[in-house]
Amino acid sequence: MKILLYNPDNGVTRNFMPHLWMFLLQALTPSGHEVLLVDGNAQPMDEAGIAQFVRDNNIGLVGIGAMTRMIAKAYRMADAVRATGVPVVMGGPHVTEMADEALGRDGGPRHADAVALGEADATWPRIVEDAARGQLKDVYAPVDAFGQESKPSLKEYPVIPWQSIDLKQFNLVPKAATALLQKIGEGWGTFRIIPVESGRGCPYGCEFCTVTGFFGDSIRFRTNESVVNELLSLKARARSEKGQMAVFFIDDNFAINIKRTKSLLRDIIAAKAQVHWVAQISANLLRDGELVDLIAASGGKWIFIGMESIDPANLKDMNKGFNKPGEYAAVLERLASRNVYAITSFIFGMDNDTVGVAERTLGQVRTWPPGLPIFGLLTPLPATPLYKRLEKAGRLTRPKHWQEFIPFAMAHTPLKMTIEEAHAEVDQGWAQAYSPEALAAAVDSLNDQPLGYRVNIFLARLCFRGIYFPMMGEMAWVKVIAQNRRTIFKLVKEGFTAGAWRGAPARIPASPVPQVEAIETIAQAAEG
Ligand code: B12
Ligand code: SF4
Repeated sequence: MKILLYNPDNGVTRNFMPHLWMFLLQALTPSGHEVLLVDGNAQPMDEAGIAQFVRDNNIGLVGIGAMTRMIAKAYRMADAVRATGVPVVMGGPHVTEMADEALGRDGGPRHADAVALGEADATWPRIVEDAARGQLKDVYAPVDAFGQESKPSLKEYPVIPWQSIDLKQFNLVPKAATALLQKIGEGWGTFRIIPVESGRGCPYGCEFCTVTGFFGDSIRFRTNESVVNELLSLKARARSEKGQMAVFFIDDNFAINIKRTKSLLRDIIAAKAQVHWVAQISANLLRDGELVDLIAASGGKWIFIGMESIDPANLKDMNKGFNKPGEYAAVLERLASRNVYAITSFIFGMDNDTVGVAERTLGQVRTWPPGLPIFGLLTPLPATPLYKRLEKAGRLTRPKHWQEFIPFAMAHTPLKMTIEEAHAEVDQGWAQAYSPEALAAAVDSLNDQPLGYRVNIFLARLCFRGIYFPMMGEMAWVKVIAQNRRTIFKLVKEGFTAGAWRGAPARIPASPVPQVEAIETIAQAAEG
């Protein structure tokens, strides 16, 4: 049987990275079946397009996964597939919480023939075999022989065959430039950001988050060996096609068990499996200087930090009191001193937010090392404690907001400002943080660093701008480039200066920064 795994786009922004679930389910598919992958972010498709694809490729089963904000599109695509007579199975966080909606048991139309609840590592092979026999069940739940919910331990993790997977659709280098760039130096003919997980689960239970409910509060880890081997295989793939590969460790909190994270990073260094990587780590765990040393030495470049708010009262309300705004600056300086920078994520529209929250937040951001601030609105996702609290208080203005996805629009009334004021705060956050002046200031703040760092922050800011400002078409890019011409001209001019690209010491030598060799010695000693 031929199977299509499809992930919809949200119609507004493009993900820079493919979704792990597709590669994982592909690797877990029983032999004898062929799996094709289409990520709507890389290969945009509409309803007619997917129906045509299914017919042209003689597909026998379609699997669709989606987050809440993509679910309306996912349902439309599922309807189009089912109209061709091919069954659809849906999975992922949204349908796990809203299975009745997907199956048409809540009075609405049916969109899926079957729903896979929760983590589908163990149920997927069963789903495929049932579909091949034409005996799909409505619901597949991950339970053990006693009917108890069971979660994969991750100790036996499937090998994802990165060497042979067709990754063409996920190349971030524009097609026109690929041939030329493949000839330059180490090669930039391809550049991909690949999702890798090293563990699942988070015990923190922040009020707005789906993760603790979905993956559970006990954390499960892959073995270091299995992660290291995956990195080595990705490196080999990049080398073989004269390209570049970076990894996004998608764990919700990559350093949730610091001892284990340090041991993994030491093993990565010892095996020379370093790649440039990004990971999500909460600020409280970045107090540990040795951890930050190992992050830098193992290839860590960007750390995503869910700061959420600079107001401790908001953080307490969200059950995220472990975030201490007073230490944000020190954490970011600690990272920057090793040339690691942060993606700092903020949520506006929390109960203690008032008009001016954007400017207050930006005021802090401007005093920190340059990074990538991002701004969103508090969103009640189904089944989260936040959703339940707001529903009980009668504060939901669009209780089924996902049925009509509107980007950056609130679905409930904040307490101390209006919905419109909250929207204006997010607009202001993005407009100020990504203005040509802010980009120039971020680049200038790294004037004591080699050119590569300044180019890096500039390109990253340009790309991150695309999360909020529509940057889908060529004209949008031309406009942005014109607005930032002074900074671009300055960087290009410097590029022609001898030595501009050469390395320099880390930015703020807050503590001695160990070299890779030194870390390797530590790792070997630890092994011994
Ligand atoms: C990486 C990631 C991203 C990436 C993009 C996704 C990508 N390319 O991988 C980035 C950083 C861009 C991102 C952005 C956002 N994300 Co995000 N993201 C994640 C994260 C951390 C990991 C996803 C992952 O790969 N997990 C590991 C895989 C193995 O798990 P999985 O995807 O759930 O798949 C398993 C099962 O669900 C199931 N399954 C999934 N799909 C399917 C399909 C079928 C057919 C079957 C049978 C089974 C199945 O099987 C898999 C194996 O068990 C998750 C949290 C998490 N731990 O999952 C949040 C998460 C998915 N994100 C979330 C959110 C809210 C967002 C944003 C809206 C944040 C924001 N405010 O801007 C944006 C939206 C992006 C967009 N496109 O519009 C929420 C979604 C909740 C929800 N109900 O929708 C999550 C759960 C985190 C949270 N805080 O609650 N995200
Ligand atoms: S720390 Fe992150 S993953 Fe864990 S519950 Fe809070 S927001 Fe969710």
